[in-house]
Amino acid sequence: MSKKKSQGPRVGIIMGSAKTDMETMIKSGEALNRLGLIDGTDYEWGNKSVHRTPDRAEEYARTAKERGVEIIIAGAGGSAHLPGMVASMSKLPVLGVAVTSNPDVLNRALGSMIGMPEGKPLATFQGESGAFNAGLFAARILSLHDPELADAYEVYEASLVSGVIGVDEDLATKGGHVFYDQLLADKAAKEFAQKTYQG
Ligand code: RP5
Repeated sequence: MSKKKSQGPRVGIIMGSAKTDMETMIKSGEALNRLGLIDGTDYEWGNKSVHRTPDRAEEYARTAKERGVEIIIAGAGGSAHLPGMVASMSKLPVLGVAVTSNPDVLNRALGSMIGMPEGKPLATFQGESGAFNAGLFAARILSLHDPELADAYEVYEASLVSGVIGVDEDLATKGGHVFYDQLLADKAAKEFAQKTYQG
């Protein structure tokens, strides 16, 4: 959608271990998709283990800006050094996402991100909703100099309002029990579709 897409990806979404973190980090991509940004064109992905491939993680942090990336979203769980390391090395704004697998892991990951030392800012988000919000936050920053994206964001915000009003009207017209039954049926259909997709 963006006029600037010919410049290459403007958002980089990276993570310490895609095999572990992707279930959370895909939400950042979903948020960007929602605003009309295109996977692989407007934003890119990377698997950068700061523990196992520190040189590759460092190279990404140091070179992303010169390739045209404007914002990095970095997700990690457990011993979550990647977001802080990238925030320390890159000249770009970095949004860290603490990946949730269990409460202990989350707390460790979150602490490592919100506890960054003075002078090294790292915006911090948590879990799947946090990953989605990190995508929105990245779009917010880009929309400062991208009117088309700013418009798309307005449309998204309007959809949040109409969504809440729609549910409110459903509750009033159908009643709570019918609404709840429909909610459960929708959830079951979604889970079935996911299982079918995963084989
Ligand atoms: C972190 O360690 C990664 O971000 C991941 O969340 C966690 C576990 O990684 P793997 O066991 O998948 O290598 O660095």
